[in-house]
Amino acid sequence: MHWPVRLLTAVPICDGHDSAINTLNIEFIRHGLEVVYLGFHRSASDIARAAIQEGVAAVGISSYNGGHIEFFRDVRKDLDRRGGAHIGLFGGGGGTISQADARRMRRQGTDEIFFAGTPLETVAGFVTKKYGRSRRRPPAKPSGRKSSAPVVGFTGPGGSGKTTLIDELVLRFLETRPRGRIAVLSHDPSTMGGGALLGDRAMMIHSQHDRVFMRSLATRGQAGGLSAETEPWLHSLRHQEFELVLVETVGTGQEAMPFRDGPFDRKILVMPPDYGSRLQLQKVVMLDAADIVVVNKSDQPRAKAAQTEIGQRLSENGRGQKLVCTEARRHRDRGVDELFQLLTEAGR
Ligand code: B12
Repeated sequence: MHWPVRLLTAVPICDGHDSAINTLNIEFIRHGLEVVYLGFHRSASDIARAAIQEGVAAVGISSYNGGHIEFFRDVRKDLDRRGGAHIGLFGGGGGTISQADARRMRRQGTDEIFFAGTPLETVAGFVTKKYGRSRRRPPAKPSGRKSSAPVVGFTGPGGSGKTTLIDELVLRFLETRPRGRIAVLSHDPSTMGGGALLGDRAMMIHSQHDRVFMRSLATRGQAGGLSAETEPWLHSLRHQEFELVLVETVGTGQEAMPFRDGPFDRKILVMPPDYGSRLQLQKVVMLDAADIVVVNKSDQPRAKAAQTEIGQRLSENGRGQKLVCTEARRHRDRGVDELFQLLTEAGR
């Protein structure tokens, strides 16, 4: 099996200049790299924690708003402190990082800084050469006592809001369980060249927390919404002390049944209200297989009709499947509270 080089990229705290890193991410993917993108306005500890959890070879930071000498130093220190001394660190920031700054940053443990005018090809070439050898494999299968953590699978079309919904569920977990740990396995598609943009972390605010373990997996050519690495990861997570494991598939189509195999205790289909006509619902296979169907974005005009139509479809199944309406992007949404309750009841 081919193991692509994995990188983590981010923009520092109090910095919203994400245009350069978005361009670089695309260039890295074009070169067959898997890029976990953490987003902008991220703290040094969020970056180091994510890099360790994701098993990346290096961290790339794009910094424009100043404070780069301290920020890169803090990321390096936090990586070392968390057991990531082997993880490389590099970055850039146009004209805001001077040559003198860059020399100081190298002395403090940054491998390389790229300046304005550097061809993208040069940056991608450096990364492939410098970090190409440190490819990491999936977890060894641990033996020992299996935890009883319920595994909940989330699937649904791209854009239905699965990632935001999961992040909100994580927030509720953190608020109601003062010590427990939760795990999230997130999937994104690989491109034909083998690269992948693993971008779910950029949408997840609450999940960047020491009590949350998150791993982003690329499908690496496997159809159906999951990855060949999903099963070993689930096995490994079930032998660790987690209270809940949430799995998000890639955006799926009508025929997808991603949770047929594997230890899924609950299967959730997340639908947007704008799926088209009622007829379309007859074709969505997961409407038969799901334990809970969530109509997210329930503030949209078609949400009421969607709730009625999907409700009828589920009652025809006669399996007691639950229907929950959510607006995950809204703070303290009642529907998300209801879903969280259903999921945590299931684990008891
Ligand atoms: C575009 C831009 C914006 C856009 C940002 C859009 C976005 N979503 O990114 C907008 C208009 C929103 C904006 C806003 C602001 N901006 Co502005 N912005 C710029 C500008 C013009 C270009 C930056 C850019 O994207 N360049 C394109 C990239 C691809 O080119 P590059 O920088 O040369 O990058 C190369 C290398 O540096 C390297 N590289 C860069 N990053 C990385 C990362 C990695 C991992 C690697 C390997 C390499 C690498 O590779 C690239 C390839 O050649 C710069 C000025 C400048 N010319 O740099 C100011 C600039 C960065 N902004 C500045 C400021 C002050 C602001 C504001 C605070 C303005 C205000 N008062 O509101 C806000 C802050 C916004 C925020 N929330 O942080 C200042 C920062 C000053 C400082 N640090 O001392 C600058 C320098 C302008 C100036 N001269 O004053 N800005």
